Amino acid sequence: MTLSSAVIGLLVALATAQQPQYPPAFPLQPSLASAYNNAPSVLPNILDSSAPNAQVVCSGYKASNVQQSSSGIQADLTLAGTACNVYGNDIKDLVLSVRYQSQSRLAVSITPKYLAPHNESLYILNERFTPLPGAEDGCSNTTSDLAFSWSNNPTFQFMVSRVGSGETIFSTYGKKIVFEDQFLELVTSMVPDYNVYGLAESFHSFRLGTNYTQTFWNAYNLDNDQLPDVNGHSTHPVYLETRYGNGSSTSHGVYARNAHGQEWLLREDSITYRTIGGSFDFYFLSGPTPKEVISQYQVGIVNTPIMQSYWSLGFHQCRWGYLNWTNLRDVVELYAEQGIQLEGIMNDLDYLNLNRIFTNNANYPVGEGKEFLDWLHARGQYYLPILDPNVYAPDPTNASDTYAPYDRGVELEVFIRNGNNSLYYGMEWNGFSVWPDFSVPQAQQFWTEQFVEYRKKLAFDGFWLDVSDPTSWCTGSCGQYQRSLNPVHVPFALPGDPNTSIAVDFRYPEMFNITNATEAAAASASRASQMSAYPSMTLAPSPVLRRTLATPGVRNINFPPYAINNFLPGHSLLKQVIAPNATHLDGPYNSTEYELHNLYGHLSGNATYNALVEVYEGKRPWFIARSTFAGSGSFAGHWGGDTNSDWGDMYFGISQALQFSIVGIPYFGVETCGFNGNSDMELCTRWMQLSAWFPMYRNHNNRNTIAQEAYRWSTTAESTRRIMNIRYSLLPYTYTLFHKANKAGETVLRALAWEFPDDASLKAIDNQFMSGPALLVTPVLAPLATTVQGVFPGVAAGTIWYDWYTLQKVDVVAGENKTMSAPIEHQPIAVRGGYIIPIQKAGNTTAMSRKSPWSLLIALDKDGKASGELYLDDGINIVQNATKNVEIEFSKGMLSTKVAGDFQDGIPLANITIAGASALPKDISLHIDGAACETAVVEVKTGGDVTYITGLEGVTTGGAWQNDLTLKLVY
Ligand code: MIG
Repeated sequence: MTLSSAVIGLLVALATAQQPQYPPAFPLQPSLASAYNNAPSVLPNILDSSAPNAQVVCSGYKASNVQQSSSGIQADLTLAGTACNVYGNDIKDLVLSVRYQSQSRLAVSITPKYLAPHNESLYILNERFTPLPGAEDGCSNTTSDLAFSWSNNPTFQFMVSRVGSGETIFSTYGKKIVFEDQFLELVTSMVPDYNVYGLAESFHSFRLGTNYTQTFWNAYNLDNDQLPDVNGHSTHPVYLETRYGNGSSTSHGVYARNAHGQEWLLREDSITYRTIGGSFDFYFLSGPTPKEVISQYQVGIVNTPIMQSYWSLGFHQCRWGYLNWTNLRDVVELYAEQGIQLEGIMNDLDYLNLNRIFTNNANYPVGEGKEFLDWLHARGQYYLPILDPNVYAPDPTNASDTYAPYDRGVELEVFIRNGNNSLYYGMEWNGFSVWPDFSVPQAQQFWTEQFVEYRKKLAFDGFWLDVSDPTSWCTGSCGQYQRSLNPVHVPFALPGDPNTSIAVDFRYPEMFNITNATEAAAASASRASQMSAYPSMTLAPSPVLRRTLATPGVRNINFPPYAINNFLPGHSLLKQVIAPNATHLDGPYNSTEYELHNLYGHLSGNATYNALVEVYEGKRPWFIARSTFAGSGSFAGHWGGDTNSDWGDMYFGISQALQFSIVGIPYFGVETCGFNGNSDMELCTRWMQLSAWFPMYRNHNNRNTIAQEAYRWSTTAESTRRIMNIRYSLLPYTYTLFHKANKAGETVLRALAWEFPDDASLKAIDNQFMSGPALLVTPVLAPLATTVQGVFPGVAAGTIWYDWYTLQKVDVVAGENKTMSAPIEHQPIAVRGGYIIPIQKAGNTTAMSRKSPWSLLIALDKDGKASGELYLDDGINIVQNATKNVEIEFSKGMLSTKVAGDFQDGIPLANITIAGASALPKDISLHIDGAACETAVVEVKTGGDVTYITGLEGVTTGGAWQNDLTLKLVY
């Protein structure tokens, strides 16, 4: 890689050339600015040690009127003393409801006893938005794995424990229940050094630890999206807990069905759960293995992950800064020339006219786009543009500033409003904007119409839905009285904006100054001169942290009395999002954004999915969403955010992927090679290797950074060819994992701790992971490394691991942290003995790969056995006419397959490779559907404890999975 001033000059020139000419940034609307600055003084927050402690000042509740039946318990809860009104108004009368919903699931809810119909939505999360699990037939306290107990002494407290062992999994004993209109608190005591996972989305180690706060208020941190330990773009209030003892473990799950702003305080011996609204609505899952907890959550509560199309598992290239169709075509061609697989080419905002959705600008004319897409589709590749949810609001004083989606949305009454019924005008990339209110059905109609219309112009193949947090870059309905300034530029510089401190990003990964000393020096000099010419220009200054206590009888939604630890300055709920007082159209409730904020990404994602299903007439859409909620996995994938091009961000992607495995969004990936800042050869090489295991595999970066396609550095290209050939050859295996996720809530990427749940030494491992049950990946996560260390679980109990590349047994003893050779092009991968992996040699696209002859990799366990499975369908349609399931077994020298279902691919089985088989068979006998086959064309060889059987394609011409087959090795 060379970085010359010529390249920098070119980047600056490009950034200048493509910049649309917006009017200058505008000042904050005066009335809102003052509302903001007059915000109450100092909000109590976890950082404020003098804030009143609700456990001390509040009264708790007493249970009465307890009605017990076999299906559950109902009781009244009444405030046990005076109202504390600490961060809201105490609710005096509550109802406790305990339901045994299935053998493994117990539901416990506490809700207000009296709810006026119009304010129900403040406390009850409508099941139109996210599933509300009900009881299965015949469930009772006698069939449940879990027991509920409670006491009134000194105030109401409850406990959930396992029937049989009596293990307590959740207990508020010794703590009070606090239930106010804007503050709920409950504390569960925890075992020492507990192991809790989940609570997505965070940028944190996989095992969350005992000194961690997870805040949920979906938001986008433009300056540094990947700040560790703060609220992210998604809200998934569910955790998995694993407890180890005596060489075994038990796991359980806790889901709190509440979408309000909230935080989870993981502390040494307790977890404190706080929300600023809604009710307590807990679901306890008995596991007892991590896999069972995950499946119980997905199958029983939020729905299993959507089945992906086969092609979604290919590799996709993106960049903010692809200038025109020719630019895209060049990238596609360069991938082909370099022999690197590419399935989808993506577009960022660059194609849109003034960033208005469903439009094309002059650099991306629709006519030329059609030619490009015909060309692309003929090659079996796909086009995946960005989409934002906000709709440009034209300048009402300018008759020529028209925008049909706005007019249509106004006509159908779909946009979010202010309390006085005027439209809420926030701000996004295109200027003052309005937002469809996806909580009402007419928004779906509006949205679908836009997709259908736009598809007539351009044959897009899916969308990635950005900024659906939803972000808005001004405070409140700032466009209300100044829409005539539209199209305004957001009041801060965007990456790549000319003549700003971020016109060009000169940052490089750690160690770049060692590997590329001259370039690093030039970059840091250029950075200094850009900074001095254009002092930094970022988001508007923020108010100071202020404190107030609740005003009795008043519900303050813009500045709730308790401030959750939102990372935004002043912990403000107003900043960079649609303000909490924006009003939805869901009459009779007219919910405010305060209640629905964390659902916007979920509801807009669902509407986008539905629109795509309509457009593609029943084909599985390609769709990923920026912001998600519990259950979004049943229609969306997700990307991990604006990673920085550094090694730490690459590492945290693994934990993030595992979190999203728990919550049912397996189609997850991160911005490979890094989004913010420049990548370099080494980081990009290692990151392409790592992300090759992430189901959503894309390379994407910011428009003020250097290009980082996998072919930019020859070493990266070579390494990527190797790892991508592995990824593509494993497509049948990965696709089968997706099927099992969709059917049964299984996972694709897995923690070692889930596959080997009894080994406590694995509880915190997040630098290695597994893909399905059979593959262990040890990625290189540090610069300048030529070796990497990793563990091999199960060895003490006899698990055999084989090196993927040599198929030799990994020479490792139990508990060893083994050092492996990992030169730059190489990533250590191991295959677990006991598994059979169906393989098809990689083609240039997923469709080509599906045409390659089949192979089986059989990795024998210590008893010479192995098994595997395969799921096949057309890879395209939501409803399948024919599918196929294949069970594959190997035992006592005999391979047998059992097929079920009618799907036929007609592709023969060519090779079988058996790792761990030392002797050379004298002969083989092959039977298909019981009939003996001539095997003269089949060749059998051994070498180094591996048996290679080739030439089977001459015998299995009808297709590998046409019929049951047995193949016996005669020794
Ligand atoms: O930063 O559309 O996460 O992938 O390139 C501005 C521009 C908004 C955020 C997304 C990123 C995308 C970018 N967007």
